Amino acid sequence: MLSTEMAVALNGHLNTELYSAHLYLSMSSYANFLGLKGAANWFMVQYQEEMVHFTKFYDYINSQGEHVKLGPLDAPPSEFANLLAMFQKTIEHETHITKCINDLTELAVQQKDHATQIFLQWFITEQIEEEENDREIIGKLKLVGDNGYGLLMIDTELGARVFTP
Ligand code: OFO
Repeated sequence: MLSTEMAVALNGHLNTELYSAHLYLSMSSYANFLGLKGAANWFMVQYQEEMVHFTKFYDYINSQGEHVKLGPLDAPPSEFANLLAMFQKTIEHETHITKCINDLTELAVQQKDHATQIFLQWFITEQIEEEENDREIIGKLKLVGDNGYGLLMIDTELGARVFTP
């Protein structure tokens, strides 16, 4: 059973995961608009992953005898300067998510809520991977700069990403 404070915090984060999904769906569409089909695929897979994260919170809250409270979501940005700006926005957002997960974990520790601590472990590991992937892509994009051939190579690489639930 969750404390009221923990239930509110988990519900808040569930809504943040849904915002993440919308952010990457928006980026996928914009990448497609720019003609970057590979990047559009990468962000669509990211959207699908965020929906998995959202569903994990949804299932956990329900399994603890609580119910989900969906809130209003801000609209994500719908235009970006270029692909590098999209990935810079991505890592900035993921760094924020990592902090949110750390704060939730801290609360669970304070409350001696071991079940929630175990639930959050998966997300702690996931955030390491998310940030690492983003940093790698940003590094490559900075290397190629405005070189069209380099950008197409990276776009092809991003097109190979597959959703694995
Ligand atoms: Fe759900 O990890 Fe990204 O936001």
